[in-house]
Amino acid sequence: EITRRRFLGTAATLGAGAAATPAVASPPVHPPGWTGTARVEKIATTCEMCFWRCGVLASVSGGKVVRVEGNPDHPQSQGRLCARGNAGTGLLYDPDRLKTPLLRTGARGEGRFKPVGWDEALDFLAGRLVKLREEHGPESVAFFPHGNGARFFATLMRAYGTPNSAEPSFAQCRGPREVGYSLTFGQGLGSPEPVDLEEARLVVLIGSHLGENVFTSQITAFATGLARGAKLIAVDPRFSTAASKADWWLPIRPGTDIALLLAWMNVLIAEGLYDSEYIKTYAAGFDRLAGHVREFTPEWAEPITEIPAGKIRETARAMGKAKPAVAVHPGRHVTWYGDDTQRARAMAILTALLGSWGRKGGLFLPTPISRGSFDLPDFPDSKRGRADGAGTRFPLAVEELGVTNGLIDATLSGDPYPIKAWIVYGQNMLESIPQPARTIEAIGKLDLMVVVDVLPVDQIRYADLVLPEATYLERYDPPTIVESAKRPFIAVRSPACEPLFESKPGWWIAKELAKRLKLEAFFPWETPEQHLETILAPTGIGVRELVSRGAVVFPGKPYLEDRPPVERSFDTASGKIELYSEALAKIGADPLPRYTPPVEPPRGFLRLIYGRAPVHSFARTQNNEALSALMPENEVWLHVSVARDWGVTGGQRIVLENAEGVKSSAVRVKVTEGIRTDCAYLVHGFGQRSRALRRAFGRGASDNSLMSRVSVDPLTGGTGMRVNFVRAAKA
Ligand code: MGD
Ligand code: MGD
Repeated sequence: EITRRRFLGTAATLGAGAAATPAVASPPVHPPGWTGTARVEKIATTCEMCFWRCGVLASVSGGKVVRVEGNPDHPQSQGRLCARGNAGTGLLYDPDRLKTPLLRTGARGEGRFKPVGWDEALDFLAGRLVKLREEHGPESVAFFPHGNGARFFATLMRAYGTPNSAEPSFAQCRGPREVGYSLTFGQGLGSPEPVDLEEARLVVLIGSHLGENVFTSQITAFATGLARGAKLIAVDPRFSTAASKADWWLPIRPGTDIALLLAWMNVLIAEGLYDSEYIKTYAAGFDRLAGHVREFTPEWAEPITEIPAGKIRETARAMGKAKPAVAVHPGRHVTWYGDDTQRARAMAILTALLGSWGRKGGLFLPTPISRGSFDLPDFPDSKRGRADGAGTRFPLAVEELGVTNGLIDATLSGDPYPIKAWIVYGQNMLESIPQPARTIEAIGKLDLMVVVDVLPVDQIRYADLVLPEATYLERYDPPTIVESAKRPFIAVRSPACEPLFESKPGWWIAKELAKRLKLEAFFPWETPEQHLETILAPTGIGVRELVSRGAVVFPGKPYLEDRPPVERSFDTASGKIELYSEALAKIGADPLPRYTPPVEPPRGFLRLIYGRAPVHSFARTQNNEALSALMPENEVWLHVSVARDWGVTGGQRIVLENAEGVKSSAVRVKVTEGIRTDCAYLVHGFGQRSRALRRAFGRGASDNSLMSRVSVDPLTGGTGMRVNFVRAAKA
């Protein structure tokens, strides 16, 4: 059988051969699909080294994946992969991988297990789930998923009857942003966020450290925009990579961004620089906004933000001049200070004033793709509501992603009902949810803790049962359907090789459990190809076509002007962009954003801030051979004057201690002018505590371990994490 890719390869080879007679001896010509004497097949699939879902071609020879590279036919990554994507085989062949199901034999936390077969593991789990449902109700089981593969488990958990499911991508990441933009524009942003960086005349980054935060297509669009002459404003207390490319670096006092945003609005309105036509056509509440920001002048903001009023005015004018092609990046990890929904609202309102929503060079609009669905039995009604506080304690928390910390609170308190079991899939709870000591305390209350993972991360020490999933290169997952792209697309994840060891794909584990729980009717397909076929049905694209190409693209309507006037309304109560939010007023929250001062560091302490390094993802890649070679550990960034005061020098290892006395592992100091004097900076994901991760163990310091405090956003439950303070611990 010849796939389209191989056919094109053959045609190209034949064409090249016919066109030219080489003057020098040509290298040996291999038939397409062969390298030397080895037959190499290229399998198109989707990366999972982070959550951006780039297209991958995996070269497979003799059943082994010998290389991964970008799939040029993939609309998002267009043949490019970042360092992490290129290092995918390092995860597949990581000798420390989880290899068999494990049942705990020692005490929780000791990390002593016995390997068991899948039948024993799944019978054990199904038995416990049946018992929990009988004794405490299905809602006593909480699910903590993350990643594309989790969707089969999500179906299983809903079928089992629990409403309690929460991903860190909401309360530890982009939840407040989704809510802030939905309140304003009637829809959130989703992932990838639709920022038209390549067409922008001016890019505004509030945090959003693009360049260290690496999503391949986003970075490409950013670089393209800058190369085409876009100006850049980078607001960051640290001289980030983006700041180094910026026309204006505004080293803001941490936690004061809302003041800056209000002052920018003040200038845009006072000087008539906003897009008045756009606001008249599409927005409601302008007069109230104008009245609200009148007092928030740049001079008011200067002592708060420590940005000179002149710079605030100058940058506001630059925005006014470049509008509507101003890409105010909405941010992604936004759970900073607990006022994050209001900061997102302020960013959304600024975007509206510039007329940039739905406009070229601003934020573009998603285009829906139809997809097939399954004829499933009704999911059980969750009679006792959610335990994570969504909709009650946190009135604007969304149901689908849930509030991780809300479930941890409920596990500790038993309120509103007991949570007795956790099933953790693809989530690294001790590294991605602040206050890890509380998480461990909550685990202590459980009857059952199950972890489905690929690596022996620290949390497995606390598990009763560990299930080794096959990595993304060894399995099918539900297809990736991306509507928030200029040209929306569907992409496939299909296996490049057989699962190694005793690992199994998530779809298989979920389906086998469903059989044991008599929930098979929720999985009305035999193979993942059949599952894919149903989802693809309305698109007219066949499974074989998608599998051979990797991704299929559809036409998009990214800008308002591409749409007829009837399609230009907004899914808010008024049908308009809501500058003033009646929805917030109704629940007693500020209908217009207001600046609230952040908690200040105690004397002698610095604010702990954190971010990404281009070659690592979260806490999931530090054990990867190639990536660990590129960056084996993180460093703590200290300003030169702080280093002098603390009496430390660059390269020296120190232990950090937070205001509650929690200490980090030893971390090297980086002395730099590129950070404010009131902050210390760490790249997230290091300082891992699992000895079973032989490369990652003890390298650098964990930001999460130093997060003893959070400032919880009352609207969404998002955990503001930049409210922790550190100093050098005494030797
Ligand atoms: P931020 O928190 O906005 O995260 O990345 P972003 O969404 O960019 O940005 C961190 C920056 O905020 C740092 O430079 C820090 O100095 C600055 N900062 C700290 N405090 C303040 C403040 O008070 N105000 C302002 N204006 N700036 C401040 C996260 C994103 O990265 C996410 S959510 C994901 S899912 C991806 N993860 C990821 C990864 O793990 N690895 C790599 N290489 N890339 C990634 N990209 C994505
Ligand atoms: P990871 O560390 O990548 O982060 O939160 P997480 O998704 O929890 O953990 C992923 C886990 O899934 C790891 O244990 C990994 O081994 C496992 N895994 C990897 N691939 C697979 C797979 O194919 N199948 C299964 N079953 N498991 C797999 C990310 C979250 O963290 C996000 S999105 C953000 S933006 C926040 N960032 C952040 C931060 O910067 N600092 C701190 N302190 N906390 C943070 N929390 C948030």
